[in-house]
Amino acid sequence: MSRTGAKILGVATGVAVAGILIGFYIAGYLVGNTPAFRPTVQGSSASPTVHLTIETVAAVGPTLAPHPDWVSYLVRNNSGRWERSTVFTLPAHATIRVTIYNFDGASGLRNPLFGRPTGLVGPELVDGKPLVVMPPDQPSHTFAVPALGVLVPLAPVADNAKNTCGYAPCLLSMAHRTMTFVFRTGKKGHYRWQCFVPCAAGFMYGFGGPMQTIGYMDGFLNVV
Ligand SMILES: [Cu+2]
Repeated sequence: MSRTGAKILGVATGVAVAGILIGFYIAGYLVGNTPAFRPTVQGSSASPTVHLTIETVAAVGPTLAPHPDWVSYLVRNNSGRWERSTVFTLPAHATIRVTIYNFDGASGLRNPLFGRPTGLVGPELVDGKPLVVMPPDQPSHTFAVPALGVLVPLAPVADNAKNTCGYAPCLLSMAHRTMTFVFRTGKKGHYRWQCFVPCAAGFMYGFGGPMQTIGYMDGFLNVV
């Protein structure tokens, strides 16, 4: 083979390998790289209801994830254990009753608009009290599904709280805040959900690492 031929082959191989790697990256982003969690569905097929119980933690810990110090969402699986999955398979046109236990402190919002819960059936309750708007320096995280118009700010654990949770899984006997809310899934689709608080400590502007990795501060709703 001529030297020019060898060079072309080398470049073509490099481009092919880069293309394959980019393909895996995009597939991981679109599909998600944590196993999908399918909660138990209650009620009739005409009006299904799902209870989703979630916790947010300042550090996911060494037993649950490859990045133990990353901030994360976890979901309580059907056998009651905390699982690191942020991809939830939910029925279409269903009522989703969500409880989020937040064990993390305040981070604060770039956009104060995200302090106002939207897109819900009824109010967001914080520790049992209806929330109108959360001050912008308060939220630890948000649970937001932009395509469904859903946005829920999560109230923080106080800086001086006792018995705070170091890393997940966190127990309900430790300091936490409780958010409850209801939303509707609408029609079938693949909906992104994410946090909008720049909560990724140690990353540029707080938006790297766990904020841009499915399985930590981002996920999908597979509405089927
Ligand atoms: Cu967050």
